[in-house]
Amino acid sequence: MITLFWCPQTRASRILWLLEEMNEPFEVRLIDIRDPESKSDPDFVAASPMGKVPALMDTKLGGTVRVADSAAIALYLADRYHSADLAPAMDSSSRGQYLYWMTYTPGVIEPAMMEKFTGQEISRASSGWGNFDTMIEVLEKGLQKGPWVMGEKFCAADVLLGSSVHFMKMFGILPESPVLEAYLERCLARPACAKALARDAELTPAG
Ligand SMILES: N[C@@H](CCC(=O)N[C@@H](CS)C(=O)NCC(=O)O)C(=O)O
Repeated sequence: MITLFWCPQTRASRILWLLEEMNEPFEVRLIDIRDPESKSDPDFVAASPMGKVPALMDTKLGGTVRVADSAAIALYLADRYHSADLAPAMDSSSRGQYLYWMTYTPGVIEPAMMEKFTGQEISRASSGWGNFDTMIEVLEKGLQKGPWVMGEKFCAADVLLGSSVHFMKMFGILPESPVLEAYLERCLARPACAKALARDAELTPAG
């Protein structure tokens, strides 16, 4: 069984979306990130070294696979369950571009978002993520042709990028960008994304 350690309204929602895009059964285990007792779930502790969601445990294919961090989980799932067709084949020439976009969220978008939130500007040349404006420009350029980041074919990177654009929109830091707005609309219109967001809302504990 594939078990997703999840908490509503967090980065774990993007893995819910990815799992909905795949044709594999999975279960969701609620980890309330504000509750130390909930976070002490031994399976969660074993899967998530930093005690963060999302994390994943997979006992489906023999042995137990434990993986944390949304990009690492997405890379794992898309490669391991290749029949879902969410990643280019290992020997495909588009693999390099795919890997670049798969790590763009944790490596570039999220640090740049933090820079924006805190108002701290670090030298563009020495920060691994450039800066917020460059991050947006590069993303827009990557999505200019579309409809997806790898062209005609939707892939796991679109889940990471689409959810990041969604977060930027929700946090009010998405600059005016017809390209990114249209991309977000396409992502939100996907049945799997809508299903994940609905499930996220439905499983959000009251209060
Ligand atoms: N780089 C990680 C970040 C995960 C992360 O920071 N998750 C937050 C929720 S969005 C969390 O679990 N916070 C609880 C804590 O750090 O105790 C990823 O993309 O999965």
